[in-house]
Amino acid sequence: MDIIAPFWTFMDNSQTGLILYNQYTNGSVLQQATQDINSYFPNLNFSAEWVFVATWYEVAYYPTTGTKTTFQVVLISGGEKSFVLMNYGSLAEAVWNVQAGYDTINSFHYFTIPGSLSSSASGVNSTFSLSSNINVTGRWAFQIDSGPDNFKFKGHFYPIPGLASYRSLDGSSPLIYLQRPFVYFGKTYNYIYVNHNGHLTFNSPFSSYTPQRFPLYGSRDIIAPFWTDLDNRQNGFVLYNQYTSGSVLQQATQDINSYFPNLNFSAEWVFVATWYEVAYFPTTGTKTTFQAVLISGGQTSFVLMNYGAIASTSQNVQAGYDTIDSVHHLTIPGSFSSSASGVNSTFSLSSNINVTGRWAFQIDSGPDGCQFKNRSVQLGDFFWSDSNCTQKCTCTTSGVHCITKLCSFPETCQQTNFQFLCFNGKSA
Ligand SMILES: [Ca+2]
Repeated sequence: MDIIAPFWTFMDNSQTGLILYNQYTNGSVLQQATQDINSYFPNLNFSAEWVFVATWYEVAYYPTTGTKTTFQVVLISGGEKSFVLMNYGSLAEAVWNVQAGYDTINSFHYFTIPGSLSSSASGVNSTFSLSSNINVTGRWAFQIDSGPDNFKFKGHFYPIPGLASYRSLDGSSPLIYLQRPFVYFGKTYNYIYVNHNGHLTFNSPFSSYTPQRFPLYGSRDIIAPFWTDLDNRQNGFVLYNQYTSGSVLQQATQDINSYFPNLNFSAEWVFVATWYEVAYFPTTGTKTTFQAVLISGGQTSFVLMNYGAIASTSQNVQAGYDTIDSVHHLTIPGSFSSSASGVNSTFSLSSNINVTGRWAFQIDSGPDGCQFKNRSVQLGDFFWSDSNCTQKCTCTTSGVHCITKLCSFPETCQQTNFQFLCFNGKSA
């Protein structure tokens, strides 16, 4: 619901008070509105064309007949711009909670005036009456034609608007049916889940907020642009959309042919999931934005991971993808390090395809790997085959090759999900 609520509470004008409204298209009210808006929002060169005023004048609370509360909402429009002023007069001590501000469908944009749902909402010390966001005591002013950035972002982001997932600490989108099948390392998937903690999964939603190092040698296909503990309950949006025609497909075709030449690729389907200004848990208010773009051309498929502003966190982050048994996996450099987040995030500042903040991977199939003790190993992967880390083995195009090599000081030999690895300091 779109709602503008200067003072949402249980009121009753059946005995006392008046609820009045009027609109204006010329005269001194428009001049006043033009002057006010240009004063509060400079550099807009605003000219008011229409003003609507609604006043709750000395209205009583239910059931305390005789109390008197006065406030006003003023809608102001000019050109493509619109504003709301909320003016507060004398606010009797309320017996019910009061919410002041505005909300929109799916809460894409909303604002709560400080003091709402607290004892300082009403009475002689009401923060609504005594404070302001524009230095006019008792008045609050908001531009309400479009939201911050209108979901526009840096050039390397694909369109952000889409369906918004619910607000929840560790939730997931509902099951999303894909309008085209998506091939992920040889498996064909027809649906997907956008998980709030920064990953996509196919078979079932996945709520894990504790990132684990890839390769997991686990039982899950997962695409994780930014696996960490995120929280969209207070701020931020988890949005998703899919496309089978139009400019987004043209963009995807052009991008993929530029990053992976000689494929003569043509995009048939694009799926965009965006974590837009989402907070970390528990640091509500932090804002982190990133995006995963799945692109299919039938049997070929790709993922783009786009990174915007990444708030600083001391939490671990895993970025990349993994497959069942980790036959194929990838970790973006910086994962599980302090350079994953913050203004110097390597995700945002680097690239594997020379587009700052973007990472692109072909994910329909990978090169054949190796077999070691009946398990698959990705080409290029290495491990130690013994618990003392004396034999270092590497999967090459001609199979697994092992040489005698010890861990370097001060590394220690540790068991992993697959064989052993030398770790510097603490392991996963
Ligand atoms: Ca979370």
